[in-house]
Amino acid sequence: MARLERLFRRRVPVERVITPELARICTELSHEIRRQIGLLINRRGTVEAVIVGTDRQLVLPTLSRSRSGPRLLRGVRLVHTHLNNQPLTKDDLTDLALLRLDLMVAIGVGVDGGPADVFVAHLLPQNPQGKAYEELKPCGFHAFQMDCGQFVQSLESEISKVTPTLRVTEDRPTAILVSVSTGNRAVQEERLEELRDLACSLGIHVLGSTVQRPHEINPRYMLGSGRIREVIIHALQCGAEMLMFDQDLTPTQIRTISELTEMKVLDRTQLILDIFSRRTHTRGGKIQVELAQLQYLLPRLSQSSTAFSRLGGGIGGRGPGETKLETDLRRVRDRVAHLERELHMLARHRDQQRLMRVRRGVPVVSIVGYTNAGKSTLLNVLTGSTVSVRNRPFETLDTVNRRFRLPNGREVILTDTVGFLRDLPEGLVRAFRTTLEELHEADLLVHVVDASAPDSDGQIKAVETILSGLEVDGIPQILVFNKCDRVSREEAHTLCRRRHGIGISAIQPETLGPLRLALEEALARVKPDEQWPCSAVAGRDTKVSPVPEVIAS
Ligand SMILES: Nc1nc2c(ncn2[C@@H]2O[C@H](COP(=O)(O)OP(=O)(O)OP(=O)(O)O)[C@@H](O)[C@H]2O)c(=O)[nH]1
Ligand SMILES: [Mg+2]
Repeated sequence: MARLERLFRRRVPVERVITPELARICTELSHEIRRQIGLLINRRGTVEAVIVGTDRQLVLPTLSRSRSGPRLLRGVRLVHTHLNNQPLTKDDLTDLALLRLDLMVAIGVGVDGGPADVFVAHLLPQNPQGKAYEELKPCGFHAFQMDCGQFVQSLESEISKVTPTLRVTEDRPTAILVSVSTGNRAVQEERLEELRDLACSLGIHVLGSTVQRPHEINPRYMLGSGRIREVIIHALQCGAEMLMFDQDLTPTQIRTISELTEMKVLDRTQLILDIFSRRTHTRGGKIQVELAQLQYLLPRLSQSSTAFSRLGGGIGGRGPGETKLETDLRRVRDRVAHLERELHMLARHRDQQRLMRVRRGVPVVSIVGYTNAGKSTLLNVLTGSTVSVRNRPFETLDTVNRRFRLPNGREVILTDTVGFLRDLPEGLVRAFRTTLEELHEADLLVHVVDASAPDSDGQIKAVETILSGLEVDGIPQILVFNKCDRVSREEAHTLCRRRHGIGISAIQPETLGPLRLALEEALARVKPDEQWPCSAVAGRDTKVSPVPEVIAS
């Protein structure tokens, strides 16, 4: 043991991988105790740690994260002994890649206990073959020559040259998207595109994605333990800081995958929660998002307080953050109760506003639909408002009410609300119930669909599922196919005929005539008013083409 202790803090000249003296001490000790011995040596040449393993492997200590994160090299190399002059193993090479070591070096122990051969591997810069590392040709220890300092420096500069993120993205966080599914491949790829939009809308630089189709979902890692390591190594090589899963991860999966890598591990729910927390501006919205975050956190907190230790800040780390288990489980529950009370008060206030509206008999029309379908654009064009409109998911999170008059003079309140998404996290739907419950007071729903979406049927289904979950599927509906300017006239016709919808383009106000008429007619039916009885519209020619001519041009 004393001999081992003497190795700690010893210095190796920066140009050497290891000195013959240190190598000999290690191999002789290994030979004696029949165990591997490893030295972690930093760039200054100081031995930072001495590790004693079994006859076949070493367990590395947690390495410091002081260096540049996952993008460059770690700043330490591992030099260790291999009994019986064995070459590097698959585990050695995986460790090299996962830990981004400067070098992985094995010194074979000769029959006499002296150093026999040297086996060296190093990481490779990103390359078209997707190769993560390279093994140098083994050679006898005494013939081995390498200027270690210079080699590592030029390797690192090459890596930074070809890893585009190091040059391009500066402060933008980088991610690799991972989809793991045993279901339908087309759906999987579409969802992945959706995930990409979600990530981009948060300013994340998506470096790539991988579609994994295992035979079955692995309860520990989602994927098999070898496959997940390959995915991580690929992500590290691309310079990613985050692994973003399209599927929701169980608390165990988040923990076990996080144990393999320092990259942040996020799932779809966390990403959506993050978007919501950034985009909501009203008190009600903020309370609801915080509730959803806490509800997401609770089961994970109870499982392990360390699972979240890597989510301290930035994307995926907003909101509740890391807490100490015992005290903070209680604190989280207290906070949930407090927020629920506050939400309840807000809801009562809203009830009063609602009552006033009902007394005045103004009908309420709610615009619902998949996110990014053009709901706010439609509200703006119908009511002359300037609600924020952007080509990104979840732009609108806070309900907006606007008054406007139909062509027959009838006053209507139009409401725009949060868009839907397939598999919207249940906690979020629950938390947003208060906002979504406003839909209960609608006399009519206008379901806006993006006619140009590749899977408009799937989006309609997702919206219908959420509406029925909210028990508002009984409210009369008008189905509106928006963005008809982006599809051919034939496609628009087919869609509208098949679904009995109305085709419009919210950015071409002249296409909205049929929708206005349909609103008048439907309201006259569902909420007759003495001033605007059904008969008032019955005589009109409402048999307009569902897709107005102007769209075809
Ligand atoms: N080409 C075309 N683009 C449209 C049309 N309507 C809306 N858009 C665009 O679609 C994008 C999304 O529009 P929004 O009105 O923000 O969609 P939304 O349904 O309110 O979205 P969320 O609030 O995020 O759920 C914006 O870039 C709009 O300019 C249309 O009829 N044609
Ligand atoms: Mg909107």
